[in-house]
Amino acid sequence: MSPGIDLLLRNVRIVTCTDDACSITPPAFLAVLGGHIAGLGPMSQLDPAARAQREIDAQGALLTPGLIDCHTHLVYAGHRAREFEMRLQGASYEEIARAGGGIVSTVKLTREAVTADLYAQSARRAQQLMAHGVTTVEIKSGYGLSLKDELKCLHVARELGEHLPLTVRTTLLAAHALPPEYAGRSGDYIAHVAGHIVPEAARLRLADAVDAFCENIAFDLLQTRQVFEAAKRAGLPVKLHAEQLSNMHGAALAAEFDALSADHLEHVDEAGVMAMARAGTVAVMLPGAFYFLRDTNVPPIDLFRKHGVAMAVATDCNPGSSPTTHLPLMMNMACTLFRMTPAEALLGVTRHAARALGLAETHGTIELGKVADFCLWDVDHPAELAYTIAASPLRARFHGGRDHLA
Ligand code: DI6
Ligand code: FE
Repeated sequence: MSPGIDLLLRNVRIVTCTDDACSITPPAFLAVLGGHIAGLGPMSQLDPAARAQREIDAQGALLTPGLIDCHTHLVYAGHRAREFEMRLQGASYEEIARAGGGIVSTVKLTREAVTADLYAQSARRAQQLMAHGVTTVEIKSGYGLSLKDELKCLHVARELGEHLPLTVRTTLLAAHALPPEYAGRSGDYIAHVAGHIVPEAARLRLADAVDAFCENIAFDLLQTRQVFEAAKRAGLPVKLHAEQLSNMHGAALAAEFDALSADHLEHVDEAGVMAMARAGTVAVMLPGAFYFLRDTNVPPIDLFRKHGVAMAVATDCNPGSSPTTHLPLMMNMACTLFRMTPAEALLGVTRHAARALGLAETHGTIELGKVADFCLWDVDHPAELAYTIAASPLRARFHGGRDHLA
């Protein structure tokens, strides 16, 4: 190892996340050059003369890939605590949405917010995610619902990635809810999304993927297909909010378009799961929304296992159904509420989350040549990350080989 090495970690116990058991290596070294993993192996194989610009003795701390939150709506203005109170008094999420509250009330505040304010509110949430070990985040638009305001939200998301030590992947979710000015004209709105918003977001390179909310309170299967066809024409991969509140057969449609992921899936059936397996579509589990909406339909974890569908876990960070920025807490909920194993939960925020973003080649595992995003944790065993309830055992977070102490 030469002095050309930027960073050398000694005495780390590495959970590479390359195997399904999330096993731990014996004490190891890890070297970084140019933001990528340039060497790793047992301490016994480290040249004693090895030197680097920056050297850290981790004293046996556990190292995992940087966490990846592959489903958030974190660019929005305001909050919905009043709606929370209404739900506590018996109103349902659907009732509030149908009465003009819900997503549309956040749209109003987001449209009114000037870019700098929207950026500041969103950056605070991004920093909270980072404080819990997140190095890559997916951010959806979907609280603008007009060409101008969707582009504004995507632009803020891109800016977060430029100013913070955080990798941001953006997803256009213009088909999130019907904006008030299109009341009673959902067909016209979808035509506008497919004909104008998708192509323009693609042309400006503001979106890395396209998503839709396929649900009885949002858009139907045919409308979702129109959005997906527009994405295909624009050369963008798709994702889908599928079968969250009812079985719309969105998962099968997503699979037909080789979607990166289908997300929520509380009501998916076996045919939908099998279609996802054939297409290699990742199932993104969002236990925060399940918990906050007091849902009782657990996604069919056994079917995902049976058919070999990779499961990711994400925060769904949004003001209406999952106001959280704590990804390790979502790992805990994935285990307690969905009966996933702690190893599945960890793969869900690393290797499988990378795949849900189309980043499997570069992110999500500790391997030679991959981007040097990783976390050092003050825990003995990776299962502790899922076992503790909202703890903060992060010692340090490395993004592109640069460390940020927790
Ligand atoms: N499903 C969700 O859980 C969020 N969006 C979606 O399509 C909820 C968004 C909100 O209520 O503001
Ligand atoms: Fe969502």
